[in-house]
Amino acid sequence: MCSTRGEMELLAAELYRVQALKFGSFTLKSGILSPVYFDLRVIVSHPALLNQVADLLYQTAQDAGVQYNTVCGVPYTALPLATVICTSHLIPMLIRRKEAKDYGTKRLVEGAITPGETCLIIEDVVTSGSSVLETAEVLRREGLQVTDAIVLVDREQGGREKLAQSGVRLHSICTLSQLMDVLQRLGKVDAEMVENVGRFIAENQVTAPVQAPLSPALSYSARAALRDTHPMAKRLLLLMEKKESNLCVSADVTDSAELLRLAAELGPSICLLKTHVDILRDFTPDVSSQLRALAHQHQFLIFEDRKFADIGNTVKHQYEGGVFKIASWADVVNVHAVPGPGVVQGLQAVGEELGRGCLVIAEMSSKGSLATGGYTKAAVALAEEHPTFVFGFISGGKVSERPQFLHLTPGVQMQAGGDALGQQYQTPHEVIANKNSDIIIVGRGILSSNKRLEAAELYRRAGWEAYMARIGGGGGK
Ligand code: 5BU
Repeated sequence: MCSTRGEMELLAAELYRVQALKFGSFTLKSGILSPVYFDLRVIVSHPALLNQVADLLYQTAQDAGVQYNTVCGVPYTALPLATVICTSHLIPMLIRRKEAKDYGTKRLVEGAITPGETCLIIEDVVTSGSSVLETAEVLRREGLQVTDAIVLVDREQGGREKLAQSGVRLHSICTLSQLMDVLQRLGKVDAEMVENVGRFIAENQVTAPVQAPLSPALSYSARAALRDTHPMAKRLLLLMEKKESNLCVSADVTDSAELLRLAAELGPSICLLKTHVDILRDFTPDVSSQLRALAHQHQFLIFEDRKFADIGNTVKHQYEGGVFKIASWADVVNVHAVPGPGVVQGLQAVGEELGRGCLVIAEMSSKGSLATGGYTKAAVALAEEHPTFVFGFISGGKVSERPQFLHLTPGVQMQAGGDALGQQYQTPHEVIANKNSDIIIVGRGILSSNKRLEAAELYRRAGWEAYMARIGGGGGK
């Protein structure tokens, strides 16, 4: 908060002079029309004002008695503010990346992180609180505590309350109404404008949950076209769109001839064939060559559900060598997050140059699974840190808002329920339309039918219709 009236007037006058706040009719990020607009990016051109705002932010944290070890600005406008605070007061700073870079360390947060320490967030303007919350979530995933955020202007549209719900206290130098009062006193705005803004604040309170999907439901092909979509995800998304299929068949058979028959028969209906090659009693390298030929002929990808879970050096051998030589024929493999980054890096050392892709197991369909809560979050972070190899997740529904990532869900049957050994089933509609996953993985729902092709088509249509319902399109094929 500004400690004196004079300080507040000086700040308001300067913000007005450099056009960091403007009056008129502006469309905000949320789509609503606002009579006032803040553009704090301009303050980098006004170093005295930059210093003044940074100093006020620091003082606000001091006055509120906030305890913290590091400071992070919400990208990008608050970055110079955080920098000035940190250099002036010798506080270590952290920088949050908006996207993990695709070379070098691939970190989402730069700077020295000590899990358990508290990081203070700095922001220029808060409306709904969603930008602060996004940054808080990224920092929390790194093991940091986020308890407080300091902001120059609180637009008083409900952001403070939303942040409080997520455990972040918001402290502001000033509110929009305070700023309007001062500007009126200074003769910069008239009473009508003050009233207009007051009405706008009252009528535009944030009511939607902050964690509502950040992006509208994008189509598979739109996601394939995104700049950072992994080539394997691109291939899969495009052939899903082309074949109108988000069905992965889990070919859990023990006889190689039967596996090949299944691939030939169901190939046209599926986008992905999932194998457990170690359950085949008669595997030979010829089986994998024939499988690849069928994949090429019917345009599906092959996913070996190997669930690697050892140290990097061991999984490298398991992936590349042994009897199965998985890397030589499987487009996609999956990995448990439990060993930490080394397991992904070991696989990546083999798979990346072959153009393969990997899925991180963020959740499991089995009853009593331990892959929940903090574990799932850590699995998501692991994927985000390896975007040149990992292109998605095995999970019960969407676990990441990054549209470049694909979500594949096992444990799917037409009727919800389970088996005698802890498997739990959800329906295609639940998985794709309600939980926003992308691909249904179906094993016994199809394999136990004596008309497997008909059963597969039933699942293909159900999965596709659920996808259409999600993106707001028409019916299926
Ligand atoms: P089902 O017959 O549809 O229950 O087969 C499911 C398949 O998916 C089976 O091959 C499992 O090994 C695989 N699976 C799973 O069911 N749940 C999981 O969490 C993971 C894989 Br990971």
